[in-house]
Amino acid sequence: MTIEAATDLRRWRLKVSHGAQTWHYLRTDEETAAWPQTDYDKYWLGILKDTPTFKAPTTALEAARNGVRFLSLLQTPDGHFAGEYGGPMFLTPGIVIAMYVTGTRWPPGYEAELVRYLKNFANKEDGGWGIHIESPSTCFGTALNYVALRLLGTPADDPVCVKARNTLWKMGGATGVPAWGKFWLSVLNVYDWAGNNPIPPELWLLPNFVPIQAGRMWCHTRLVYLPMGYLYGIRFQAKVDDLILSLREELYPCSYAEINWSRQRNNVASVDVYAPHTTVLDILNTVSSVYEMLPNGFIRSRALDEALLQIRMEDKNTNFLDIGPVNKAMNMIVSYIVDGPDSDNFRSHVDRVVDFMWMSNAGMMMNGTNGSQLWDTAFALQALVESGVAFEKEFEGMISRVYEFLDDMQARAQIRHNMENYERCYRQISKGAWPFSTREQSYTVSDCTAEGLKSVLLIHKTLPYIKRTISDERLFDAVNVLLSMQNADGGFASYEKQRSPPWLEWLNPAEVFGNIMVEYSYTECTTAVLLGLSTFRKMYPDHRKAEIDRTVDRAVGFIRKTQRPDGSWFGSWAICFTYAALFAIESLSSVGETYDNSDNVRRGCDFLVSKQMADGGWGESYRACEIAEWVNHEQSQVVQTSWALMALMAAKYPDVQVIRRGIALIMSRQQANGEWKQEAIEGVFNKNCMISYPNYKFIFCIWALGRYSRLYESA
Ligand code: LAN
Repeated sequence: MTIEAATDLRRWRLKVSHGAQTWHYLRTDEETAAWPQTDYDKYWLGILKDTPTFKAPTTALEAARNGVRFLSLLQTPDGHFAGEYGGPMFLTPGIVIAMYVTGTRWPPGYEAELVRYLKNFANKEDGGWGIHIESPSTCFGTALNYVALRLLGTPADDPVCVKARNTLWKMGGATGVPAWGKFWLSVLNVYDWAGNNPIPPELWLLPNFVPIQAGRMWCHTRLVYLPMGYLYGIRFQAKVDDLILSLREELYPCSYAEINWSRQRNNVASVDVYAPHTTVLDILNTVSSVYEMLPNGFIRSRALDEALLQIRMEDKNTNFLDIGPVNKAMNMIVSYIVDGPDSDNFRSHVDRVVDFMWMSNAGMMMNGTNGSQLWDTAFALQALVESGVAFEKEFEGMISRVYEFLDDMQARAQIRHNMENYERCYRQISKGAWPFSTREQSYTVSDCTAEGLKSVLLIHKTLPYIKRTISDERLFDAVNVLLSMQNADGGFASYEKQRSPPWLEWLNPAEVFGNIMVEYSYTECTTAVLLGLSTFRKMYPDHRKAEIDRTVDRAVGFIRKTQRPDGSWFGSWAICFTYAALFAIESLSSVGETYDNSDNVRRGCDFLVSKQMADGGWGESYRACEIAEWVNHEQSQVVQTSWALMALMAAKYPDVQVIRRGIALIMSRQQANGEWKQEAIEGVFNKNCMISYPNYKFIFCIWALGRYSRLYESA
């Protein structure tokens, strides 16, 4: 990274507690002496040196083992593998604005490192920012991150600001920022609410049979539009100060007073548009604008009451973490307004801001969730078991701690109860579920529950040294959650069953994201659930047998039916066709379909093999997620190579030479200490925004090497 650390990196510490991750900057030598820096602190800060090195591995198993040795340095005392979950460039500005308008101070060290991160990720050519770290500059990214830099104390004449402002002005200024940008700037009082399309909180009052009733939308979308609707409904604006007045001039190439705001509602810079408005949406917006001009006081005040009630339930049920970083920042502002700066509620909100903030080698950013704790840890465990290293004495301690963590995420970490009022706040059952991050965050996710279940079953079945603390009853609860989540098409969605028809996407108001309005069945989630249930069925053949059989059959049907004519499957949560191929082919292989006996598997493998690069690896660009067509990356990527290889091995692909070349590539990229270096970004959401899964390079390389060694190296 080009910008020098803004703080003394030797003073940063990551604290973990039941998965919660918070970074602390120690100010005195006494404090640093009392709390020594660990390897995982140093690794994530980019200052880890002097790790043990190993002699060059000659087998895949040795390479996998060295990988596990490196990974073990990153395990935190509570048993999980911590990590950054950055990538999106529209999250940090939201929390920076929330901190500013509520007059909340950042903990020591944070501001300087937030500035460093933003400066590091300004695009080299034009000084702007994109929607994610690898994206070309957009108005959304540039306007919001510019504002964030300024609110964090960077002067307007700082060269980074000057360059970014030029780019913003060339785009026409911040008037053309997409809807979520208009919202944030309006809250900050540097954009006029009249320049926003209406965000009616009345959606919460609609009867349930109306498809756009808020409770029927995808949970992330409804929970973002909830506080947005509230703040729009009361037209909240930050108190004007000198910085705000100055920003009003800096963000626009013309005078602020002269902007015709109502003309800006549908003005979105062309570089930003991913999901353009449909005519239906434009009509609905016009109708809503008329509604805004009517004397709607009575209904509005009922809608605001309902919105506030929902916000309070969300805050309470998630221990003020909220479902994600966007509604976290917004709910905090609502609490500031309604409860006041000295209230317990608002203080609780402030206390949990740090859970989202991650200190990386490039500075500090807001993570995409409060972490990916359960997800990474469950995958890591499965990689260790499949490679066989879990059976080696050396790793018993590491695995036992992972088991304790999985337990903690169900006894304490797997979610123990359904939420209070879960039906009133439109939530899925959660008793028996595992979350994506931590139990405290509390949201059921289909595939996280499945991966949690699969991991526990693997351990229970195979590792004699593990003392079982997770009862059958708790596993049955997890199965119950999974069985409750199948969609009509046989597939599984992310957090809930699909509740409204896909045509609701015509009303997607966000412009920069695709597929946000409702849940969809996903190849990845469907596979995870299918494998979770079939692993369970092997060990508990009599438990809810008929239901499990039927669910699994229908899930396999979904996988078959969603294969595209070219043999590929589309991936929604990581990049892209290689990721989905791994899941789809594992689904089919779990019911006995392989290259030799299944047309679907054969076509899936042929698709993958046709994309192998000259060096034996696979590399897919994030652009594939945007356009839903394969796009080669310039370089092969170890993560995608691992996914492709794991798929081919699951399929029993007959030409072992193809697999061997991929394995050789992964081994050639491994460092002497067992590590793999970070390559391109791995994950995605809503088609257009990428997100980092930095632990994937360890987990999936180890897993692919492990699978290879089990299949081809064991004598
Ligand atoms: C995630 C992260 C995890 C991901 C998987 C478990 C990998 C997936 O298989 C199911 C969906 C899920 C849970 C998921 C959904 C969308 C999230 C929460 C994210 C990609 C992390 C960030 C993103 C969230 C929506 C970001 C905020 C942006 C909005 C558009 C609200």
